[in-house]
Amino acid sequence: MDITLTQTTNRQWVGLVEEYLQKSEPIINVHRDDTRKFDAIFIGGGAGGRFGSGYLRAMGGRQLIVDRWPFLGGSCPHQACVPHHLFSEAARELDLMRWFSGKLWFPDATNLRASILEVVRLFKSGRSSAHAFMNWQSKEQLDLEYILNASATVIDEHTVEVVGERFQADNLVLGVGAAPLHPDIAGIDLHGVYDYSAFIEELDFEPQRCVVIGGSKTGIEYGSFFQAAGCPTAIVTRKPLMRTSSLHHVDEDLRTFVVDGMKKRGMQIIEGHEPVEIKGDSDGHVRAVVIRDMRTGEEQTLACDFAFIATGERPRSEHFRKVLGVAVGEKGEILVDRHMRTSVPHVYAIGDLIGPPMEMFKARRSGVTAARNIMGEDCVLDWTNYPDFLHSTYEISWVGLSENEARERYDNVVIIQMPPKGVPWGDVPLPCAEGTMLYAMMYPELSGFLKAVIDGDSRKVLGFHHVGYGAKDAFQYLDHLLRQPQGITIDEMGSMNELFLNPEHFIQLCRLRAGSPHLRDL
Ligand code: FAD
Ligand code: COM
Repeated sequence: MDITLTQTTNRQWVGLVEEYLQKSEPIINVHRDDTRKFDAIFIGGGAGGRFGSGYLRAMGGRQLIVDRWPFLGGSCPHQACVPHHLFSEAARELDLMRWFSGKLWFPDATNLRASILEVVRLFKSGRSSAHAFMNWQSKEQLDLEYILNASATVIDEHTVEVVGERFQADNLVLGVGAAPLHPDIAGIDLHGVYDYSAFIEELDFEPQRCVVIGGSKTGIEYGSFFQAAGCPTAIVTRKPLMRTSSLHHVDEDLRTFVVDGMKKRGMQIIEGHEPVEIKGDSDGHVRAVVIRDMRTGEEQTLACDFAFIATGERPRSEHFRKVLGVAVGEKGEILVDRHMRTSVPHVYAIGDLIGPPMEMFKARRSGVTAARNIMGEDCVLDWTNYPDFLHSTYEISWVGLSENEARERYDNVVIIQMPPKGVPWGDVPLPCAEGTMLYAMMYPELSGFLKAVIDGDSRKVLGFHHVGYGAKDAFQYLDHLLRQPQGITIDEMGSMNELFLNPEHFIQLCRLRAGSPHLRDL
């Protein structure tokens, strides 16, 4: 279908995306009457390809996106961030219902069982509206050219083939993302074993007992949802939870609050163990996961009917390595410099394809960085420091140094913390704000945690850490303030205007200490 000259509404796009998800015909939006050569062809129209394309077009360049799915936006709206946030919101709601079961206006939740299958189906029935918006915005508002529902085959560094037609460009931008990585163990193909992608596309029964294999963010997030839904869940992880290599700057007190919180909610957390085998019954359905203690070698069997694989992802670099000869790292990531240039001239790579952190900010910003360089700017991206977050039943956000990291680098570290150090969590219903007010009144130990790490000599803040709800947004701006060349001091924090009860209490707590020439913990 060629839609280049057709104005398609969001509503029409919903129907089209759903129709084209079932068939292989391409959706073509290419300005055939434009005689200019493409400045870049973006292979993959996920967050990286779409934002790179948008920026390049805004700068006056000509681009083409090719994506094998019938929509733009990639894995985020289809299988990743958007369902993740739906599941985490469900987990938070369900958690509240369990704690307040039979109290106030809450119904008795003793036997509460939420259907995981129903929430997955809810997501699948709603996700096309996000897809539709991506297609509509990209065409009608951003003036992007694209071919969807068609795989791109690279011929050389200037040529791409799509459904038998060859397109030429000055540059290629590779942004095909990453695929879930599976442990090489027996039973991985049994019915009842799902990764984040198959979980959305293929779940066809109601899980009763779950083993999450892998302690990744997805493992913590989805595992917390399964447990909150009433499906008893164990997480098996080689490294301590939240101490995997993909997470940096995790503060130990914050980690303790989160992991203890997961245990309090009944989750089984088995660290220092690796999976050995997934066992099935005679119908080929999962019945147990066998795991091994990495220290003693001792094995144990965890009964379950649902195994969720959360052992990370691998960049989809193989085709480009073979055809273009781009240099690739040990974990399959395409190696790029800070301009997003690969080892092959005129070929850029972006997003999850270039390895961790596999996060939206990096996908989008690396796409934009490639675009700006292609359009003649000298533009670099450094993602060594960035704000981070994940969900348990809480929203957990952090940026900058953890307390331990700060103590290794600075002599005079000052901590502002809530609940304060040495005070049992249950003794103080703080911090509390959006989403934790009810907990503060009835279960003070559940109302959250916060910490600011400060260099007492320069008075600069080194890190912020928060568990609660509603503060994630602030961390984007706190990250910016921390990364300014001059940083931000406790005094400047104290002179901000808080919107009390602010989800994180950093401003007023900093103000309480800012008057003192010699900073002390709070
Ligand atoms: P993708 O979005 O994966 O896009 C790649 C595109 O390439 C796809 O559209 C695919 O169809 C296309 N493609 C592949 N092969 C071809 C081919 N041969 N020809 C044409 N097209 C092709 N990050 C956050 O910041 N916040 C979150 O809350 C968050 N939640 C997540 C939850 C989960 C469960 C997961 C797995 C990830 C999550 N992420 C989150 C990470 C985030 O989703 C990724 O970092 C981001 O989507 C990567 O964007 P990308 O453009 O690199 O790749
Ligand atoms: C968001 C997808 S779900 S994109 O980053 O706007 O393309």
